Amino acid sequence: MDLNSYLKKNHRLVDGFLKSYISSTRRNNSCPKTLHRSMGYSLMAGGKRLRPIFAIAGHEAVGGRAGNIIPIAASLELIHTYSLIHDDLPAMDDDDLRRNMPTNHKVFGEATAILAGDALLTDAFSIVSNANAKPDALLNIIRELTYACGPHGMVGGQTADILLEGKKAKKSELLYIHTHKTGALIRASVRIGAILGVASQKELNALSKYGENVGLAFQIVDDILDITGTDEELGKSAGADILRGKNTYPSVFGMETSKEEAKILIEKALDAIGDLNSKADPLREIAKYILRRRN
Ligand code: GRG
Repeated sequence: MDLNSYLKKNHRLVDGFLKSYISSTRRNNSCPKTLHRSMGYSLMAGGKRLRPIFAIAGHEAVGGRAGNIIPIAASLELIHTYSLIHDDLPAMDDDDLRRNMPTNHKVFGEATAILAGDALLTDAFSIVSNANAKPDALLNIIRELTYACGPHGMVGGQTADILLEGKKAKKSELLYIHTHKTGALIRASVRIGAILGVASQKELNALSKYGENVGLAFQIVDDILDITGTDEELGKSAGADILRGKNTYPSVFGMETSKEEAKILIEKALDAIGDLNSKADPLREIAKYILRRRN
């Protein structure tokens, strides 16, 4: 299969939904103009749309059709964008550049940036609750999302990351940070696709394992790219992790071990979905792409 055209096609489908979502938030004038602009600024600033694409690919792997999951897949991008806006704030990573553009708070100020993040997170759940699917499936998807984003997932991971800044994390602490800050939402994205596609328990278990391994590999590669990438490739300031005294895979395990570990995790992800048929090929190709990505 041609991964590039697969990514492009689904990126376009997700962006189509996101554009109409952003214009709809101003339709009845109930959302303040500045908030609307701030939300749209970060949501439409580019980005690979990988979490929505994981959900689409997870859905297709169990026989679903991309067209049926677009709103739910796009809601993952609202959540991801919220996390990036908040992650860039002075109280968190204090970054000036994201997706090759000034960060949200640099353009709109801290208060609006915080509120834009809050608004995107909240609206993600509104989109899911209005999606055209069986109530049971929607409830399970909302449960997945809340678990992955909250204190037991992304926010928990981010908290540990911040608290350990400037201190040397133990290997187990670094693993907690990475699997929660980044891995949880990626795992949930794949699972949500599978849940909407009414996956069997065996399929769901396989896809969860895939998501777990790919999610951790994704953050390890992110850590590596922070050292080996340029500002332009990354769309943000390269080397920022080291400057902030962040715990990263290369800083705790060394560069070579980190590269090796990412490879092993991708092999494990591929093994996990070994029994799935060719409908899971996009997931296979995305897993391999994670190792060679430059941004
Ligand atoms: C609740 C106040 C408050 C803050 C929460 C949860 C959180 C802040 C931050 C999450 C940490 C985070 C941003 C993790 C993701 C790290 C990561 C690998 C981001 C980049 O993802 P890509 O490469 O980015 O998919 P694009 O730009 O392509 O979408």
